[in-house]
Amino acid sequence: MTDDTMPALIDPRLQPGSELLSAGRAMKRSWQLGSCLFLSENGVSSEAEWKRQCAAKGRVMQHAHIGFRDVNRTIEAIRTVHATSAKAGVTVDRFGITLDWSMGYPEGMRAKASRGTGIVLSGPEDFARITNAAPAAAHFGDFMLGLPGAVENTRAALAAGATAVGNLGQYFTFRLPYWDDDVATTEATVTALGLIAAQEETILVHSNLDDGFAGLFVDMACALGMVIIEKHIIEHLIGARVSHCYGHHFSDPLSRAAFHAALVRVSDTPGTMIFGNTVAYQGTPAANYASLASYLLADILSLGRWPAGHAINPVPVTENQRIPDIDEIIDAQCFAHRLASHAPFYEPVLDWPKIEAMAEILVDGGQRFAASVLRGLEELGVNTNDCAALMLAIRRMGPKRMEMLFGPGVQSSRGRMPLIHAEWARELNHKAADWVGKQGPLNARQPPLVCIGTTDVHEHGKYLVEQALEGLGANIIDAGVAIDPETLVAKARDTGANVIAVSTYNGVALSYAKSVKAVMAAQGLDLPVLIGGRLNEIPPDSNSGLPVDVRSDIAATGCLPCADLDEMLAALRASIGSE
Ligand code: B12
Repeated sequence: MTDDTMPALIDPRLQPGSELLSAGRAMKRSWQLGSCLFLSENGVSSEAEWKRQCAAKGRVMQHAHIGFRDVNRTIEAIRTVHATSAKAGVTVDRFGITLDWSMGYPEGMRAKASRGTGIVLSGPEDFARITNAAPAAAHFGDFMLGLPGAVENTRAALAAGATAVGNLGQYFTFRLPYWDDDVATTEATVTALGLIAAQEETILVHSNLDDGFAGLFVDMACALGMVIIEKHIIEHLIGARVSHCYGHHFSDPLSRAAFHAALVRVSDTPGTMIFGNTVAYQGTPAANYASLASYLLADILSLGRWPAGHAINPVPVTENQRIPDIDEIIDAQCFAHRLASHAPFYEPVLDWPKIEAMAEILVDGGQRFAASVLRGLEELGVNTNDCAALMLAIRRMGPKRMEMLFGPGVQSSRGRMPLIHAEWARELNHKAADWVGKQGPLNARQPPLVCIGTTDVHEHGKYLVEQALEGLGANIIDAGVAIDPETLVAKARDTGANVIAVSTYNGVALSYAKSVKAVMAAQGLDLPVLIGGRLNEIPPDSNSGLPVDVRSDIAATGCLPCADLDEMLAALRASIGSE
């Protein structure tokens, strides 16, 4: 296997996994699972125990996500959602909290880090305020494990009584601005996992597959293979339990149910939740209710047939417009509860053998993928029995290369044929092809050379724009995902690009646009900068803590904000002088 562009998969600076795990285990002397309202009022030792009890009774559990930035507002939201839903006969079993990405840094660096749209907790006391807001399980999923601040965050969450801590998926994909020390990230994550594994009670290591490589593989069988690989790392090598979550990118009920059926065949650890199919939310709240019903029905029916401990996640229908408010969260919970009472009547209507046949392909392909990844990495000299070395090698290899080298599909001149094409890729391919088909020729003196990158982990906007630009005849320079403005501008300069394109979703659109302009000015570079995605940001003096639209401010910097591909084409034509 020779590949000149392959990054170094082995790093001599990385401490052995066994030492990192021992260091984590030793922390147990000072950091043990604390109590909280959920554990004490329900008389359980962990959420895993609660999940097993509910699954045995056939009750569909419910997850609510709270996206506010302010701690007091978050606590108030948890209390109100829990109590108001209970009055309506609806049990909200768990609450997910969206930590801010600045929480991913080691504690000492957080105050100076740039902020996103999430919540900042300042220590175990703040975590305990969340876990004691209501007798429901607190789910600290994002920006905990998998980032350099993993140890501090995990200790605080455990002390506050949290028994589901994530997000392993993020370890493989997320990059914090100006942080490139993946060795330190791996060491922090493995140490935190050692502390988790040492607890007497079951602490679920949550992994949102869509946040990790599984959201980027073009073959769904590889996504299932990632479950098997993560189980090998967390359960076999580390001795903790990994709890999988999926769903953002699964819109088609058949593949959604089949993935669930496949998942239960390769894992008996209770899942955290089935995530809402948020990519389907593209319209008004009324239209989004149809998407909510569509994915929840598939989830409720799948959980009825294969009760795997996941909660369902009814995402409020305003989610694609802004961070949902309390009433909207309650409405979604009540909607889901009512749907759960209708769902069993659809059971006989479903074509279960078809679902099981797809699950069979996923399991078979996933097992082959996992086995070839482990075998292939070993052949490349990676010690696959060392959890830290294995994790770092996978992270560095990245999803595209991993799928190309080890995917179970047949190799062709255009890459590997997926066994089951991931929906996000299929949909975006069609969208781009449709759009390109309706455009006239670019008529530029020479094809533009566009250097494109993203500010954060969201890369589907970039994928779509790349396909559309290529369809128009443009050439693409891929500057990468979650890159700093300096890296993007340097790449554009070094490759002689004549357009820069930025895809951004994390609520940093204006600051990023300003930084790109400042770096370009410092280097005497003057290129058009197209910018699209979620063009919003929380103003520094905001008292609502909610992001606002910054399109006109972006335009004032001289960058070109684009709402969609049509606006992109207009901006491109204007800036490169085509008719
Ligand atoms: C899919 C998704 C994810 C996936 C991304 C998978 C991946 N690898 O790409 C995952 C699960 C990983 C994810 C993670 C997170 N997400 Co997210 N995610 C979404 C979601 C559902 C869809 C975004 C998307 O990919 N759309 C597909 C694209 C193709 O559609 P589009 O945006 O309409 O694209 C058009 C235009 O935007 C434009 N365009 C886009 N880019 C560009 C670039 C150029 C140059 C041009 C010209 C045009 C252009 O052209 C397209 C065609 O018209 C949105 C909600 C929603 N429904 O929009 C939230 C959303 C973007 N996510 C959000 C958040 C908060 C997060 C997290 C921080 C959550 C967390 N705490 O973990 C993390 C990010 C962590 C990080 N490090 O940054 C927020 C952003 C909040 C905000 N800014 O106000 C949103 C809006 C959800 C919400 N309402 O809270 N997410």
